[in-house]
Amino acid sequence: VKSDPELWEKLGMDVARFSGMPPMLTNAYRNIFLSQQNRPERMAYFDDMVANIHTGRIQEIYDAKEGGKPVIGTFCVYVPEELVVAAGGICIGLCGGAQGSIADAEKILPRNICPMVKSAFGFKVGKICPYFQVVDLVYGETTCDAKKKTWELLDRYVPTHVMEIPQMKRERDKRLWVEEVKDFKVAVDRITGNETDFEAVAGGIRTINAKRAALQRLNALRHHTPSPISGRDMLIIQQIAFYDEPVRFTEKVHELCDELEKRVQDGVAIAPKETPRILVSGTPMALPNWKLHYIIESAGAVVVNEESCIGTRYYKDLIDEGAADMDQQLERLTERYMKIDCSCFTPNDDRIDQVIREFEASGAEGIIDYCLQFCHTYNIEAVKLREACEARGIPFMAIETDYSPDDMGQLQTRVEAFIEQI
Ligand code: BJ8
Repeated sequence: VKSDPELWEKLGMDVARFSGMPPMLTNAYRNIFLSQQNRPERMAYFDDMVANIHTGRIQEIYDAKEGGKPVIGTFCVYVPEELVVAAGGICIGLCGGAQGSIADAEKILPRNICPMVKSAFGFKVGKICPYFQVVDLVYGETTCDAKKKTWELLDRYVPTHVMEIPQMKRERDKRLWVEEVKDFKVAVDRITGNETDFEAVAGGIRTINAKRAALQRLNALRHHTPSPISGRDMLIIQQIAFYDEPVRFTEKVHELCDELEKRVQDGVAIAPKETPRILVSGTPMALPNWKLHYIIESAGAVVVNEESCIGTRYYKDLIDEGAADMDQQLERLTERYMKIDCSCFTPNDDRIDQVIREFEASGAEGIIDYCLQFCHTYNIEAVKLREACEARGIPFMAIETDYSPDDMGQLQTRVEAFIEQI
């Protein structure tokens, strides 16, 4: 990972401390990603994105911001990035997947809450994430309790707006949601001083639809047996989707897809045909959380699908592009967002059906449900998912963990035993 202390200084970071962090990322990346045999060549672009994570991409965003473009940080796939792109801005899914920032957060927040929330909050209070430093504002949401209450505190460090996401999907909830989307648009437009019009919003929708469609193509290709790409590589691409420039990213994903198509034709795979295939469902794995994929693939299996917000929930649905006016446009946008089946909703049985559909489409042979510690909604929903799997004879295992390496040995043993049984 490259370094740029001058840029970090400008962003008000704790440069001394931050300078010690990139090598950790480099070493982990080398062990987990670069050590794989027979990776697709087109992964080079994504490796490069990681190498430039704290320099090149930050510089691009910094320059855009200096040029008056809005830069918005988000923590949830319910916040519509289309409207940021429409305003000529940059939307970044902020990181919250590292153990290194948890201690900073625990000086303020209670310990017994989700590690993703703590990690993200710790990045900001410790001034050790350039993405957090570069944003104009953060747009949070009222999905889970840990997040919505943390936003009140986060607002002391960076302007934090909150989008109310209802917890049911009835007609009256949709009406509220559309109003929240309109407020978000106003907040973004306020930064530029211009109101984005119908054409601009249509452009934003097209750009992000194209990005999601590219990810759909990629995910369908990796479902091939044997898989042409590892689960780890798929995970990093899906994580990069949240901070790369969308048009360039889309292009690079298609280039990789072209290569994977060729690999499938030529019978080139990342692992032999008989390699056990695992679908991972559950809570998102924010950058740089690679723990479970690493354990599963080191145990001799391959991850063939992520039913997650850093996965299919992010791209399975597109927005209908045929709206006639702005009101209809924002309504159709909202309808697409309402299809995301986060466990924060009740009831949420669509998600159970979706996991089963993805299990069938991906040629998986078992499901590992991943739950971050203290995430009550996903943890409780795992009960229904287990029942659905039992009814169909699908091997199922639920894991609850955090970012610490302490339970690695125990998880390895459990995952190995699970893989042996499928
Ligand atoms: S749409 S999954 S990105 S809320 S932070 S709920 S893990 S306790 S992330 Fe999420 Fe939006 Fe839903 Fe997706 Fe649990 Fe942790 Fe809360 Fe979390």
